[in-house]
Amino acid sequence: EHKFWATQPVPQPDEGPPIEDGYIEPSVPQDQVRQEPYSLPSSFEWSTLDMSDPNQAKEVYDLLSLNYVEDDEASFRFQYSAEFLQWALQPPGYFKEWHVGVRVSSNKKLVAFISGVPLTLRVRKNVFVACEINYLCVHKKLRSKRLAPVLIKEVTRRVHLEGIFQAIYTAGVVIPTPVSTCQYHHRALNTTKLVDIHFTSVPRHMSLARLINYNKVSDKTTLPVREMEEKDVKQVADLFARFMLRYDMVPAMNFDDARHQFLSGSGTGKPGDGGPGRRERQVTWCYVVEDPRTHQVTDFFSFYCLPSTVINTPGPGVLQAAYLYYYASATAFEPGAESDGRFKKRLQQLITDALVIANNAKFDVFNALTLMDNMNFLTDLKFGKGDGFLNFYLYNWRTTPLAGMTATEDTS
Ligand code: YNC
Ligand code: MG
Repeated sequence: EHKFWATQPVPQPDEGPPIEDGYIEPSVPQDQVRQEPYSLPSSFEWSTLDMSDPNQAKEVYDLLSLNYVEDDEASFRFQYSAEFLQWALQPPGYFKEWHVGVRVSSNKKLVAFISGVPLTLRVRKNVFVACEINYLCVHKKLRSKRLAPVLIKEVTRRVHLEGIFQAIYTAGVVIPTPVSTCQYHHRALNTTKLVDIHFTSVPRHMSLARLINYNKVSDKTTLPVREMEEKDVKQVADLFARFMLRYDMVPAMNFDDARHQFLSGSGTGKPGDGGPGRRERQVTWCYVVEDPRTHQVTDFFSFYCLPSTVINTPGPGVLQAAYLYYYASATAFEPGAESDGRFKKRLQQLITDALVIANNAKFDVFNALTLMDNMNFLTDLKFGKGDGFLNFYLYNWRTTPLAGMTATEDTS
């Protein structure tokens, strides 16, 4: 029933859980990788996008803003900014050739796209270089013509040419075979707007006024948080690496990776770059807690800005959404902090402060998935379950299902 996915090195529906983690098909030397691009239907041509060129980044933005992922009711569509795409697609060591477009030969209009970026991944005990695939998009007028498999095969070929044979990707759709499935949760900030654009509805037993009051957040942070700066990168990278040992599938980041992920998307990188328009300009928002005595960074959290277009509802045309990204707390390393609730309490304080900052910056909603340690705060901090799910996939790597990317249960 999956004509394409049945041909790919991914775990197939009929097979049971693997006995051992490992690749599905072996890597091959560069000269055994197909050298010619896959053929496209006539009147289309391949085009590598240069994301450092604002005009080409804008072309990808234009394609995605009209044709990328929508919710099931087609009420909202992701609207990644051109700046976001430039940041996401140009991490340290990126390959320009992995930013693959399809154009109409006659007028050069961009009608399809797929991208990859390199990352170092740890899946349980194995650490390997892989490719993260994202932003697969085919113009609405060209759907269901089996163009997606051609895009996937072509990016795979280009990844193989760099000697990389594993990949990670996420999708709302279920295909062979998820390693983990997470659910979106939403914390309402601008309740009135969310009701107006039909993102939220007022529960039967409540008035709008009561719902607004229920969702109120303080305008002051509870912990001494400040924006991350250049001088924090080393400590944030170290804290992140140590904290992520809690989980079974994580990116490994060196200093440059951490700098890119947590600092480079923050516009000027200068703290206090506030004022109007900041939310529109800034891709990632990263905050640290520094111990005033030791000057150690003890905690950090980050979120990114990803608006959605409001489809078919008159009024404000854009939903301003913040998405929780990575966080870490040294509280997790203190003996007994898990069992006596200290870790949970600290995490709740950190995310409460993330909500305060996002609210002050005029985000409408704050989103998070059921991964990492998020189950420790989602309910208490008034996140509601969303309709959306996100499936995680590995290409050419077998492993037993992962527990929603949650902390591994200690069975010792
Ligand atoms: C999807 N999202 O099952 P079968 S997520 C993977 N991811 O194949 P056609 C998908 N495969 O079932 P359309 C997929 N969606 O027959 C569909 N498929 O085996 C499979 N939407 O192709 C599908 N972006 O061209 C089927 O379908 C085959 O015209 C059908 O195009 C699909 O970025 C799509 O949701 C998604 O733009 C492009 O619907 C189109 O419908 C669209 O006839 C809106 O395709 C935007 C959207 C997807 C976001 C994402 C991750 C993509 C991962 C791709 C897989 C990467 C594998 C690893 C490669 C590197 C390996 C190395 C080393
Ligand atoms: Mg198609």
